[in-house]
Amino acid sequence: MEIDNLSLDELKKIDTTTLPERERKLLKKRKKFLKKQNRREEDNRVIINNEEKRKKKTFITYSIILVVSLFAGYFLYSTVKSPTGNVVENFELTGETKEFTMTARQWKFIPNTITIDQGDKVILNIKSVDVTHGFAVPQFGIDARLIPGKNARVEFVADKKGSFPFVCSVVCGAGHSGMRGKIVVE
Ligand SMILES: [Cu+2]
Repeated sequence: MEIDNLSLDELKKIDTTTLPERERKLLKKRKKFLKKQNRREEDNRVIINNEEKRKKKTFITYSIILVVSLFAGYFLYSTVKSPTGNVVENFELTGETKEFTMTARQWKFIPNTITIDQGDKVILNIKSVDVTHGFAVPQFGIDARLIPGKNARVEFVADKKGSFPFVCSVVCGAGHSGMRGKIVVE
């Protein structure tokens, strides 16, 4: 009997009781071999299946990352490049003008804190009572020279919120570097 051409199912149908001992052993061996082969094929199918699933997952992950990156990039781009090109922050004018009188002397500004609201128009009348000083607020692009006895008028719009330091910008003596204050925009 040619058992090598038979499938496992066909081999199982053979009545082994009538077979001689030698053929029965061969048949058993063949069945064992085929079972093993089937198991191996099954394992390979699972591996291939898992590999495909992994590839699919990777593809989806990369797609999501790409889409998110594009959105994030566009968002950043639109924030940086606002319509007019140089608007620092969105703000609305309050319609209020707040005016302050300030004195500069060695080595302080009085008052040394100015508190206003975002969107206010601000006017500072600053007068030095001794030597020449300066009044600089880098974050608002302000640098005024304070000539003794003369009123220096500084105007700006508080377009951004935060605490912005101001300093004396003219070397005025030993305590010059400590001559500072801040503008608080709420
Ligand atoms: Cu100074």
